[in-house]
Amino acid sequence: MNLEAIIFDLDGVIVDTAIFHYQAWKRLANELGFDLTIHQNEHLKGISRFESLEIVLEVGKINHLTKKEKEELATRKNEWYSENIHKMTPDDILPGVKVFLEKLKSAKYKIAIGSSSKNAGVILERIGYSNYFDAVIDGNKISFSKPDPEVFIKAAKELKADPRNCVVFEDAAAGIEAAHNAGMKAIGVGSPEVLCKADLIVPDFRNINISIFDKLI
Ligand code: B16
Ligand code: MG
Repeated sequence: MNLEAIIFDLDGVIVDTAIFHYQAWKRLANELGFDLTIHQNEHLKGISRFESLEIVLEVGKINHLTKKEKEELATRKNEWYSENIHKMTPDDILPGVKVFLEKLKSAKYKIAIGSSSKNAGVILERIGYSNYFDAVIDGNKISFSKPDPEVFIKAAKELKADPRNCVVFEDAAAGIEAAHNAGMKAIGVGSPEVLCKADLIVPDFRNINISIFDKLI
């Protein structure tokens, strides 16, 4: 691999918005009369809002809602989630991320965001990264969410990079699969149990150097 570009998932990799998603889905589940565990929440990571809702409803064995009712629930969840992300500041960037991104930029690698979220623009603005990445592909620009490779293929295309020379950082099993489906290497950020299919796993971005990519070849 002749490394050209690095693509970062957003929720759970650059910032810890994964917890806000969980809190909002759990609140919705509780209002509907059931609970959503952390383990069940793992399946919601990296997939679209509507696909997530379908899984949540399945957990609660709720299967008689109309499309309109489902849309209302998804909107309600997003309003709670929005309240939290609008309070974010650059201090919410996860430890080690800023330094690592600066190292990549200094080494002239191209960097992109590849996220399933339709809220990615707001989050990037709140944390001061609106114009920082060479490309941002988010939930508004894709038709199929992870594990479909669309988001990463589009990011590589915008960066004018060969997918085989791209590395993805992901916190979700669906995202690792999406990177592999795109022909890219995937580094999991988080728990080895969830990310067992990743080419490499790191707990977070503290103490990470560019030399990490040597381990992928
Ligand atoms: P939204 P990522 C994903 O973002 C989240 O992991 C996933 O939990 C969420 O359902 C999805 O975005 C859609 O988010 O409701 O904001 O459009 O991890 O791909 O950056
Ligand atoms: Mg994520």
